[in-house]
Amino acid sequence: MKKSNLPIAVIGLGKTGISVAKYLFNNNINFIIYDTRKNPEFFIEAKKFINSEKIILGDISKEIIDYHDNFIISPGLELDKNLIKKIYKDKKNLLTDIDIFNDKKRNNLICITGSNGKTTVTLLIEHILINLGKKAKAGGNIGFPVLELLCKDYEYNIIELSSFQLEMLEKINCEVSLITNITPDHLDRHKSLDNYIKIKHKIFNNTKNIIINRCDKNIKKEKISFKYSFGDNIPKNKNEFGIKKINGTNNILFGKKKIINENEVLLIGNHNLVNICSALSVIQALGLNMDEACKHVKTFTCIEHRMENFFNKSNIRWINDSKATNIDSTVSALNSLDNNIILILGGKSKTDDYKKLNDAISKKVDKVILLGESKNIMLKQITAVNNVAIVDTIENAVIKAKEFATKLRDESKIPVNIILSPACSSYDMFKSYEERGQLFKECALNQYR
Ligand code: UMA
Ligand code: ADP
Repeated sequence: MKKSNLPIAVIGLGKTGISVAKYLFNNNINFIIYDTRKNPEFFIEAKKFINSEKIILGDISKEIIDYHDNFIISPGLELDKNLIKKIYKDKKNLLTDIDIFNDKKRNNLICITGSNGKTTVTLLIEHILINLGKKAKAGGNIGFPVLELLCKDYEYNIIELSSFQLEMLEKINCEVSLITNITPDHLDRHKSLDNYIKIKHKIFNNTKNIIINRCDKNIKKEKISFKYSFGDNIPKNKNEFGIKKINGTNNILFGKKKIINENEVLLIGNHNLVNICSALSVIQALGLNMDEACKHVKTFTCIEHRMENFFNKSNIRWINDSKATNIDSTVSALNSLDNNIILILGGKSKTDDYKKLNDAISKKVDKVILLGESKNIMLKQITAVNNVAIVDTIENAVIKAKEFATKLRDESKIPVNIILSPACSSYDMFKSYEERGQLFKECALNQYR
């Protein structure tokens, strides 16, 4: 942070903004909060410890630059490019909560990013470490801002970083870091896939032990000096984690050694075996006991809103995968289920190309139900099934899905999966993917009351 007598500008009053404000308040540092919204999420909370005249709401103008030397910006807010240019031109300091965290003294830091699987891998590492008897805590993009990790002296801090958080960051000093995978996401903000890939790779600047996904073509392996790798193929070297089919079932291997069979874990799908490989690479890089760690992998259950099988009745299985907010996550969800799928798709678009869904849909899906802002473009592009229904609400999607599923089950005499896996974000109709998933579950359960 730049030395200055001027108050710090905290831009954004969401989870990040309020955590920054609390941190500055607790350290007796003077600050002013800005938020473009009329009624930001934590307005009432913030007023408990700072005067309301220090919370400025509405458009953020270039004039504010003269009143501050340091600007701490929240990840979700895409600031006006002219404002950012002027901040740099005036040699002011633009930083994030992650920069403040990075400058503080703390124990082992493990950083995770990627297009899909970040939260699963982050929470799995936390689960393994806690069960190994370590004081470990996960934070960051999973919803627990990093500055709150500083409140306790954790032995291991595991942080999930989004591309929005990495965009502003120069480097982060950590013990271990990894990128789960890179497929197009958030290109509405990052503009090109190349730029998105570049932003994701920033996680490796200043890491002691880099772990890579050796099967991902978007990870720049040739340019990275890595210690361990993981992937969905058979390991060739002793520092590799991977997957091999033996007698008809998938197994996780570390080098040549078979360490876990797919039937021993509670997570569904091949993509989750790859997630386990990446979490175990971290355990190995930290020099911890692999046999013990494998035992704890087996007790890790699914996370809410991610392939969450929340209800089964009369051969109809309901799955909430509301966190599938891009095409690739929906494809991996479909690939991890048997045939006879009723798929609920749609929400706020982050792309205009949904044709990539057709391949997975044609193999597994019987009927598609579309909702949200993306429904019309999806209707044109999803050509793999004849039977597509359009609905306006989640409630109606659920009613339609049950109707389709009942008919399909009675005709086919085999179990049917109803899955909400939207391939889109939720902001067209909901506050968050959590709210969307929650409502989906309530509506589904109401069908049986
Ligand atoms: N906003 C305004 N004006 C402002 C400030 C924010 O309109 O002045 C809007 C943003 O455009 C956004 C919303 O308010 O739509 C929230 O933005 P924020 O930066 O205040 O968000 P926080 O509440 O601080 O939450 C952020 C992450 N959210 C985003 O990056 C959008 C949370 O990740 C994260 O858990 C939290 O910090 C703690 O680190 C959520 C997320 O959706 C889960 N992340 C995206 C993803 O996973 O794909 C990147
Ligand atoms: P993130 O935090 O990166 O959004 P999550 O662990 O929350 O990732 O999972 C989000 C969605 O992506 C889930 O719906 C899940 O089905 C899918 N997913 C999880 N891991 C992977 C992976 N390794 N590859 C592809 N899709 C995945």
